[in-house]
Amino acid sequence: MNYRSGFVTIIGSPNVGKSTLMNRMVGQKISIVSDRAQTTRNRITGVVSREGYQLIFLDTPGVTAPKNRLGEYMIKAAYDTIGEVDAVLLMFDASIGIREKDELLLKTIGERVGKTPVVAAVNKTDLVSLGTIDEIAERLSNESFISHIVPISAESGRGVDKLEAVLKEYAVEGPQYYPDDMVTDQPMWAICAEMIRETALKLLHDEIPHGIGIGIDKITLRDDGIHDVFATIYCERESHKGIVIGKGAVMLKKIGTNARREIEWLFGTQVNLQLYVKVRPDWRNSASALREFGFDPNF
Ligand SMILES: Nc1nc2c(ncn2[C@@H]2O[C@H](COP(=O)(O)OP(=O)(O)OP(=O)(O)O)[C@@H](O)[C@H]2O)c(=O)[nH]1
Ligand SMILES: [Mg+2]
Repeated sequence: MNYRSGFVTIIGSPNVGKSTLMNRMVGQKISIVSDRAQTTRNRITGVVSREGYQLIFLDTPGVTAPKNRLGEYMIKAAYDTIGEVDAVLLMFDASIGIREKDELLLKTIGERVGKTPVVAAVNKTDLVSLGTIDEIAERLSNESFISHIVPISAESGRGVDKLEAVLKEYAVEGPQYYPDDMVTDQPMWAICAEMIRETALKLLHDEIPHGIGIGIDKITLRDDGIHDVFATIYCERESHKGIVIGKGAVMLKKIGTNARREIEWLFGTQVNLQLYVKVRPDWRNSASALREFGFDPNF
């Protein structure tokens, strides 16, 4: 049989587990995960290579009502993928059920999807009873554009093989777009920025993280193979800057050490990470700041 490739976009409300699923499919952490909504900000590509076929997943930001320019960008980044793929994977959180925002998502997808097949994944089934899963599946079965409903747990892996088997059917004959050993097409600077942001999200336990943007100023490679990465954490307020740096710069050091380990592990090289902190008020509404941080504001 000829080689097959399938592009699949993962779309859903914030926090339903889209990035967790993509990481599990790929077998490596390439998209950052947190227990806070709106963790993913840009579309992230994850490549799954198997004998005879390749599935290319697009992890997208959770769709919800936008609060600023970054939020508008995030929604567009998610919905724009629909026209580029062989299948849409629509994801729901079984532990929460189908909320108003999920209903709105279903309506929007129904209007926009055209002939592209839609597979629904009901995630976090490890947290609920079979009855709850059945109820959600029944609601979803009312939507004629949904071809399959697959209960899964992205965290434990339950049902994920079945989901892959379903999605594989939508792959089409075509070239192998990425080499076997490539799991993402994100450039090194983008991965560095995301790993720093994930570390900050984990270590700072309040509202600040959403106001954080990471700018990579420079990456250089020394003769002995060590990468020097210079990055700036941008905050929206002076008070936030103080918290990110912490007493005696302890917090900033911790963010730096943990992020460096993640980056070193991912790239298999030694890294010297230099972190700076600056204030840039309201950067989430600034076109120039968004461009600097890797978002295309000209949408
Ligand atoms: N119990 C359980 N938790 C899960 C499962 N999948 C994801 N989670 C958790 O749900 C939270 C959100 O996961 P993410 O993968 O970041 O969700 P997301 O949909 O990518 O979120 P955004 O990028 O913000 O839209 C994290 O705390 C995950 O650990 C699952 O199958 N079971
Ligand atoms: Mg995500």
